[in-house]
Amino acid sequence: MASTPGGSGGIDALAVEARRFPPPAAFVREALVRDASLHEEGRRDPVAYWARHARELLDWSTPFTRTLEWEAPFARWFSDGRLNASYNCVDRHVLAGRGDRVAIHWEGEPGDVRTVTYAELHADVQRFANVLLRLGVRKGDRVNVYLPMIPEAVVAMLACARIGAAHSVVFGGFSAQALADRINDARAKVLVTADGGWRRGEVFPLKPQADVAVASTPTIEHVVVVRRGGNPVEMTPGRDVWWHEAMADAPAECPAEPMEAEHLLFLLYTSGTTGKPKGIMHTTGGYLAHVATTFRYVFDHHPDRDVYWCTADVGWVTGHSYIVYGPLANGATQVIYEGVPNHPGNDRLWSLVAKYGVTIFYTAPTAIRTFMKWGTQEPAKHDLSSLRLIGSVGEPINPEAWIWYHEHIGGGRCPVVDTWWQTETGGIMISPLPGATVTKPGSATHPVPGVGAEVVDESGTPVARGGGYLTLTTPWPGMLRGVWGDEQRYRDTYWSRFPGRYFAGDGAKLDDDGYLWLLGRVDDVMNVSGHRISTTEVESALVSHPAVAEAAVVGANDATTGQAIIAYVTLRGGQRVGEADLRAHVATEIGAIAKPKTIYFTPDLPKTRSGKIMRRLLRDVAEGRNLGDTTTLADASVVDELQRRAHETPAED
Ligand code: 7RM
Repeated sequence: MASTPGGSGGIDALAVEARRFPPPAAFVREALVRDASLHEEGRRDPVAYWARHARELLDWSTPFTRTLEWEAPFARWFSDGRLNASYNCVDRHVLAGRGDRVAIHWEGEPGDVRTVTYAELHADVQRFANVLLRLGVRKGDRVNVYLPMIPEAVVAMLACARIGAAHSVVFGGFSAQALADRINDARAKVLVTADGGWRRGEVFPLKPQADVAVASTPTIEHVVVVRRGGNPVEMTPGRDVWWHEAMADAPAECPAEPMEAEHLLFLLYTSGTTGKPKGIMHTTGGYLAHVATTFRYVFDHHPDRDVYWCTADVGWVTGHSYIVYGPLANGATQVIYEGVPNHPGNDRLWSLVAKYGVTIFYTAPTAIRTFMKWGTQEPAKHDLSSLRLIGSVGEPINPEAWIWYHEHIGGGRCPVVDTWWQTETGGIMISPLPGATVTKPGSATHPVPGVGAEVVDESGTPVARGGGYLTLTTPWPGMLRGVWGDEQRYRDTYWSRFPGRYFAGDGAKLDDDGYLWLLGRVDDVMNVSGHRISTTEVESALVSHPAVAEAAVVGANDATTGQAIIAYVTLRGGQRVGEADLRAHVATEIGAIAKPKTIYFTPDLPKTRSGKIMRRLLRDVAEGRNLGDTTTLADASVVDELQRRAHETPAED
């Protein structure tokens, strides 16, 4: 059902997905939200909806009377209220008598374990807040965090929040240069790091990287070092301190200082595809209200019975919002795992689900497609019957990956929540509510209550159905407050393309039932003979072939059609299929116009370190260009191999 090209210039909507999954009756019986009432409340008055949840789900030392001040594109939420994020995530649970509840079941990659209760978290956060104060950190300062996935990462972030210093977490897999750039942009005073962490059965060094970075960061006065890897490190006297020594000397009590709701909580840098990384700013009250509310409803969280596990790293926004602030504000018990999913075997995650009785599991499509590659025998080795809800975030989830996840991880009984959001949105924006929404595999369904989203065409006019550009129409509490030190970039990037609307940079389509389908970044949209075709739809058509685990599609310059579709395909373990068969399969699934001109088979695809496919690089490869910056790639050798193959002439049918 290809639509006609041209017109108002949206994005053609090609794929049709007929499968429907209503919330299972057993799930609905105990669900927090079972009907449309919450969505209706949000639609009636989004500002009042957020005010109610900010009051009910958070503790304020000074209650707010003003909910929203909106001078587009600048929002202030709850501005005359005061609260402390660390108090809301820790103290109040202890004060309510829940200090013995486990906050974190932590497991290191080698298999060592730590159980951290809310009372212990409370003690550690206070001590580390005192360490920071003693090192000269004050309200309004920035602290950089460069750690493996260990409980100290959570402690460090909450200790910053406690004293009003903004944290800036840099993913532990980033280079010394990337760390130095982010420290310098933020002008951070203190860096918190570790000797090293465990990954793929080995210790990866962090402190030596931090030393290289700090040699070019004049603002850093002290470096705090957690002992984790046991690898040798050099400590610079007067500058560097061991975490355990500083903690042993620190006073046990540090009261949480009330902050203005609009006080800066953290900076988080996004690399984007071009230009220098942007320091995305998030503030205290609105952000916390947004992540606490969405965590509760999207994951249908029941604090006394759920064991939650999000596999993200704290270095990404998913770790900030749905490992640290959302779950802890809700008093959740969660699993944190340090290492890779295939150590010592491809079933490590499933062994952890069974061991800790995980009930809610949240991961990324890239991980799900990797599990598909590894085969169904891996989850089948373990009892996954504790799971009752499974979620996805980070990229469009192809319908076939959704179905695989539903069946082989969710046992056919768990609702799947496909959650769309961004570093910039702070929290989940588009997602099913699992007890109320009929899901369709591959669709993130509808905006969550209190959020407004519309698909618009090139001219900014909302489309009732079909493809276009995803925009957000009303301010929301978790929205970014700006780009650190660059107000113009904030206006230009998000608010200039469609006046009065936040432009997310993603394509989306609305189907006949009003469901939203994310189509990938608009920079990746292909133009083939005047048809605007989304990479996501062609990739999903490829992945719907039983032999295919993963696919990346790009448009490469073509003398005849403007752009030609080039596909890179990874097969499931033990499977084979020919190029001609796959092209025919795409034609049957979504139409002849979307048939790839060329298909390359590859064991891996180039991805960012957070698992998103880097189509820009594949376009460079397909068009024979020299590759630009590959430093944000998870594994740069993948593109070398693809480049080598691009010079061989592929078979065409
Ligand atoms: C949370 C996160 C944001 C970009 C976003 C999209 C893509 C994320 C989904 C998705 C389709 C989803 N933050 N994205 N979730 N696309 N369906 N459920 O990933 O800042 O790192 O990335 O990720 O393109 O704009 S992020």
